[in-house]
Amino acid sequence: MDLAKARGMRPAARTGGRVLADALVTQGIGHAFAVPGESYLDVLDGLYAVRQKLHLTTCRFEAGAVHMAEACGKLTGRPAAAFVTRGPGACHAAIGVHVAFQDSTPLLLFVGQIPFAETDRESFQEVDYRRMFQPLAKWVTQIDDAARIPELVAHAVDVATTGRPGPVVIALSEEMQKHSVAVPDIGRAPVARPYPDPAALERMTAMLARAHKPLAILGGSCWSEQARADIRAFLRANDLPVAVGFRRQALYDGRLDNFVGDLGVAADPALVARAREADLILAIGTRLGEPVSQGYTLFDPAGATPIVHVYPDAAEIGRVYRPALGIAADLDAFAAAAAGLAPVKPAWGAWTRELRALRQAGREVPEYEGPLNLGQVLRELEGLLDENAVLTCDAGNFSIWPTRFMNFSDTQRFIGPTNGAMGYAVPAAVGAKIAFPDRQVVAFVGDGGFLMTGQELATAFHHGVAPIVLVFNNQMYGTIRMYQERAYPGRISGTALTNPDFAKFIEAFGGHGEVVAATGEFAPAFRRAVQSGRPAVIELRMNPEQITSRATIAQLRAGAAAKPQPKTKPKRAATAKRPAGGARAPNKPAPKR
Ligand SMILES: Cc1ncc(C[n+]2csc(CCOP(=O)(O)OP(=O)(O)O)c2C)c(N)n1
Ligand SMILES: [Mg+2]
Repeated sequence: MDLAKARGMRPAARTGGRVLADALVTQGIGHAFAVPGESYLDVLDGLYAVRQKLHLTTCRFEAGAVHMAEACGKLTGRPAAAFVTRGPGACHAAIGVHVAFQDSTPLLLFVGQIPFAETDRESFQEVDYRRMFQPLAKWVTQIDDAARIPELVAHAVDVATTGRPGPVVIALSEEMQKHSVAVPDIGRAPVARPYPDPAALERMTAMLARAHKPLAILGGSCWSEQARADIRAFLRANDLPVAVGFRRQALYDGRLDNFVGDLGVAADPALVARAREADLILAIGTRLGEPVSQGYTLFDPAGATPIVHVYPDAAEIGRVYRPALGIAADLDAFAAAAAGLAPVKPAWGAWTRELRALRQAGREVPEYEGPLNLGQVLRELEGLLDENAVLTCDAGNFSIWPTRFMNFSDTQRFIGPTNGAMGYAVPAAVGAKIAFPDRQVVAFVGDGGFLMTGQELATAFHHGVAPIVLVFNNQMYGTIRMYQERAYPGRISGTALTNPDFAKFIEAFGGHGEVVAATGEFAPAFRRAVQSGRPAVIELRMNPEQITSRATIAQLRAGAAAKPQPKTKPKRAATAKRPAGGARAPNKPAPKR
């Protein structure tokens, strides 16, 4: 095409559907995940033409398709495409757009649209996607003119990947997909990365030099291998204690002696208590949002805790917490610059060791009632996983077990939805395995989340990939039961579940099923699942009474009985005074799980 242009020739005419498929290939998009619809037949035909360059995965549910694409984006830093049909397809897909938005993941969602000529008649399945997705996506557009496909797709990729990455939704008017146009493809623009201001780096170094109890918090998305290595070199050279944000495990090697745990929704209370004493927060790549700030209580909104906030989008810096120093910079560029700084002679070695000791103590496995000790199981799993395994995590209380007891290496990946979307882990595992067929992929999911999207294992069979799914079965929507027992002890309403036989479920697909009811059964079951080479489900039969790794239902009830109910009207979270004793603001549920 470029050659034709150089010679002053007109490019060959192509249908809109084909131009779109070629535009994705030109932008380096390697994977598309779809549930088909008659609204984008011409695009499906275009994808057929480029099938050697762009792998199309046929999914069973639009939410699954978007989660798969989102997981690819998380793991590669480049967007994958999801394709869904208008109206109902788009509605199913919305959850994945919200995941990508809150997780800052690059993603392209294409929606087949009704014929442009029928707009605003409320014709069959008609939806205005600009209005529908406006609060969920970074950008929403509609292509009505096939000649503009290359321009709009190129811009969509730029929007999805630059600054704070995020999802872009692109509706495709039906007629334009059939129109024949002679337009050139548009390649990727080489854009220099925004480098951190050297004066700001000097100030950061000076602030570090004055600190006694600094705490680094790593988070955010799209960390390249190089950036991980660079930031690790900087954090190691300065012996800084390193926490990770919610679901950002494996951004930092958990085995290193300056990793101190996560500041997610189920953070170790001992770490949270000590983090309140930090005299300098170095927040790198993470938003200072609700989970990491422990419900907007961890940092002083008036700025008493100096914060250095490094983030790829200046608009996010100071959004809730005014930093002492904000650095708007590309994370790769910041990490490279930070690795090149002369280390400050750390005066906080004892503080770092103390926080690390808390992490180690939190990982000690207690005795639990019943034959299955999940803490022990997950410590064993740590030793059984491949060095480059990808772990996907659903939403629910079960997720406390792996994040509390397992350390992940920085060659492994741990991904989960920070918006708490149940039904994420299985499709994310399928997507991860399709993008990286040679890597071991293991999903963590509760019995509730598994039956939301577990049927996407059919997609794994169809495309010949074999993830392993660990189903934490406590026969309930355990997280909600936990909140229920705290607020309305003993009044179980809407949270109990009746489950199928999960091993038989996967066997019906042709996969490998295991039931683990005792600690000693786990390791052999996991090895058999790996050896089977087939998609596998391992059901972990939990003691339902052990509602979290730290509390039983009886303990929650006893706590609820002892606790006076707050009578005051909640104050605005960000300006609420931190309650005495380091507790959360009164309008926030306690994070302790
Ligand atoms: C899509 C979606 N629906 C509902 C919720 C609310 N919710 C959060 S956790 C949870 C229960 C999860 O149950 P399960 O998957 O069995 O995990 P458990 O908490 O029992 O470990 C529910 C219903 C949610 N976060 N996402
Ligand atoms: Mg459950």
